[in-house]
Amino acid sequence: MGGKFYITTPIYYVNARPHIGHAYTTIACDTIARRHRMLGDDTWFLTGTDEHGQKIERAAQGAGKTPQQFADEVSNAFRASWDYLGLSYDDFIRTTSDRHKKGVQALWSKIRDNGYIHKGTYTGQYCVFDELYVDAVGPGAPCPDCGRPTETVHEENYYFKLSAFRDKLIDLYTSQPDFIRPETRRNEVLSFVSGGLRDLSISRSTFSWGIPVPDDPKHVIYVWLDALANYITAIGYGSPDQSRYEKYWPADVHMIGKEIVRFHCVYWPAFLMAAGLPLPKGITAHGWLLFEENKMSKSRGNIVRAETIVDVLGTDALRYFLLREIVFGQDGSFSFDALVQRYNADLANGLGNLASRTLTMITRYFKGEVPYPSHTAAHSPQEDVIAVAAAKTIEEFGSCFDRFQFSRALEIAWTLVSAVDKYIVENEPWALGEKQDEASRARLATVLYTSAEALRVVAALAHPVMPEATAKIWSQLGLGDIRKVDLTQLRWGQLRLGTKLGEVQAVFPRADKSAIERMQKMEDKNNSGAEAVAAAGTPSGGTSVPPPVQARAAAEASSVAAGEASSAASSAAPSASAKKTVPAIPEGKIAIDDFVKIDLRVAQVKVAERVKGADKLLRLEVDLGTEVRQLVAGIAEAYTPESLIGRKVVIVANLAPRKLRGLESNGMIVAASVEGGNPVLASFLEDVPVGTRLK
Ligand code: ME8
Repeated sequence: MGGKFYITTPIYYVNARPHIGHAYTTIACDTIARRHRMLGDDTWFLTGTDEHGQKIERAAQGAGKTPQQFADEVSNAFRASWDYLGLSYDDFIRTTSDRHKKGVQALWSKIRDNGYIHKGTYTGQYCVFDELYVDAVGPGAPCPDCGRPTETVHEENYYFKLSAFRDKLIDLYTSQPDFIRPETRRNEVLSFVSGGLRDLSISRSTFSWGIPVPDDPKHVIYVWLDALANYITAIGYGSPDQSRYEKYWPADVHMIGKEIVRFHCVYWPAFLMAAGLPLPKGITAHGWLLFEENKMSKSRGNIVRAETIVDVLGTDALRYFLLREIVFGQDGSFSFDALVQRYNADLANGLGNLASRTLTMITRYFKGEVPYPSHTAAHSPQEDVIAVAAAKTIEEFGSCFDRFQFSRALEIAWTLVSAVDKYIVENEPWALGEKQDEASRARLATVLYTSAEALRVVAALAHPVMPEATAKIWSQLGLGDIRKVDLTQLRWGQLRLGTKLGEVQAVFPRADKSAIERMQKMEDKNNSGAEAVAAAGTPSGGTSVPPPVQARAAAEASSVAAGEASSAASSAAPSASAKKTVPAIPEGKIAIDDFVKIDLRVAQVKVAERVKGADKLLRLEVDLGTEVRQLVAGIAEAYTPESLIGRKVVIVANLAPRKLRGLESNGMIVAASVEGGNPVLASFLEDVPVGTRLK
C-alpha cells in the first residue's frame, strides 16, 4: 500500500432525484475510498451526474424546464444528498461542464484521428430509456433489456469501429480475469463479445441535447461515449493540466450496477483502445437493491430516499445495513423492518452495547483511565483467545474487504464483538468492581483492558463503513482523530495504559417500532406527493420516463436538502410550484406568487461551530431581528466558523424545520453552488439591516 487509488461510481442520470439504489453504489465506493486512505494510499474518489441525451431532454420537457435548468436542479439534488450522507468524494463531475465537454471532444478527435470513426446511416430501433441501439429487434418491438417500446430511428450517423476490437477484448478478458468482477458478469460479457460485435453508432442528429461532434455540430455525441469519458475528463484528460490524469489514470475500480456492464466492459475499453489510452484495472458490478421484489427505481416509483433513513437512524445505520445485509454482487431486498432489526441487533445491542458498557465501567472503576492488564495471576487463557481472535479478525477482515466481500468482512468483525460480549458476561466485571481486594482489581483491569482493546480494533476496522459512530467511539477511547489511523499498523495490544477516556455517550440508541412507522410515513408522503403532482402535470407521454417520475423529478428537483447551501437558482423555485396548474406561464418560468412564498431574509451570524463528526456541516445561530434561529449548513469546507461570526447572510426563513445530525435546522442559508468548487455565500455590497426581506 502507499500507492495511488482511483475509484469511480457511475455518473447518475438526472432524470429524477437520488434514492438508496444510487446511494448504495456511492456508499460502497465511499467505504472503499476511506479504507484506502487509512491504508496510506493517495486516493481519488469520483462521482457525478450524466446530464445529456434524449432521455434527459424529454424529462426536462415533461417538467416544463430547459434541459440545463432541469439538469442543474437534479444534479444539485444528487450532490446535496451525498453531502447529507457525509460521503467523502473528491470530485463531482457534471457532463454539462466545460471541462468535460472539452475532454470528450478531445477523446472523439483522438479516436477519429486513429481511424476508428466513419460515417454511415443507421436505420433501426433505439431504446430511449436505456439510451441503447437495439439491433436485434424490428419496428414496434420492445427493448430486450428493459421491455419498454423502442423507437425506429433513421439517421446519418458517425460510427465507431467496434467490430475491430472483438479479439482484443476477448484477449483482455482472458488475460486479466479480474478485469470484470464478479465472474458471472465476466462470463456474460465474454459470451456476448464472442458472438461478434457490430460497429456502433456514436452520434445522433435528431435532437441537440448533447456535446457537438468536433467539426460537425449538426451531430451530438452518443450519450454513452459522452458519459463513459467522465472517468478521464474529470481528472483532466483533454485539458492543459494533465497532472491529475497522469497521477491517477488508469482507474483502479469502476464500480457499477449490473445493468450497465456491457457499456463499461465492452464499449469503454474499446473506446480507450481506439484512443491508445490505458485501460482501467477493473470493473466491479454489484446487484440490485430490490423493494418488494422489484428493482428499486425511479421509473417504478418504489423508491426510498437515503435522507429518510439518515434522519431517523443516522447515516451509519444505512451504510452498515447495505453492506452487511446484502452480499455484494447479488441482488438484495430492502425493507424498513429488516433495517431496524439489523440496527438493533448488530449496532444498538452489538457494537454500541460493547462500547457503552466497557467505557462506562472504565469510567466508574478506573476514573476514566485505561487500566493495566495483568500478565500474572489475574491473566487467564481467555485473554489469549481474544487476542488471537482479534489478530485473525484484522487479517481476515482486510482480505474479505479488499475483495469487496463487505458482508463477510463485517460478519467476521462482529464475531469478535460477540466473543468479547460473551467474555464480559462470563467475567462479570460489574461484580468484580464491587470488590476491593487486589486480585479482583487486577482481574477487573484485565477484563476491561481486553474489552477496550477489542473495541478499538473493531472501531478501526469498521471506520470506513461507519465513519461517524467509530469516530465517536475512538474519541471516547481517548484516541483522537480516527482518520489518522494507519490500518497497515493495526495490531492487538496497542491501547496504552492510562489513556484518558473522553466523555462516554451512547453511539447507537435503540430504535423502537415507531422508527419503522416514521420512515414509512415519510416515504409514503413523498411518493403520494409525487402522484398528486403527476395527476396535475402534463407529461409528454414519451416512452423514456413514465409520468409519475417526470412529475416527481420536477417536484423534487427544486428542493435542496436544508442542510446544504442551496444555489440561488434552486432556492427560488419552491417545490410547491410544480403542484399548481398555472396556465400561460411560459415554459420553465414561475409566477410571482410562487416566488413570494419564499421568505428570504437578511440575517446575521451570531454563533458558528463545527458539527461533531460531520466534516461539511456548521451549526449556526443567526439573528433575524425578531428572533435568533439555529441553522445547520453544509458550508464547513468553504468557511471557518470564526470567519462567519458577525457576517450578514441570506436565509430562506420559512423552510420547514428538519433535523441534521440530530440538530434542528430552521431555515436554509443561500449560496452559489459553484461547480467543482466550494459554495459561496450570497452577500451584499451595501450594509443591509438584519431582518430585511429580499423580494
Ligand atoms: O445508468 N440497486 O445512470 P442511472 C442498485 N447514467 N443500484 C442501483 C439501483 C438499485 N435499485 N438503482 C440505481 C446510468 N443504482 C448512467 C451511467 S456511467 C458512465 C453512466 C445505481 O442514474 C447503480 O450503480 O440509471 C446503477 O448502475 C446506477 O445507479 C444507474 O444509475
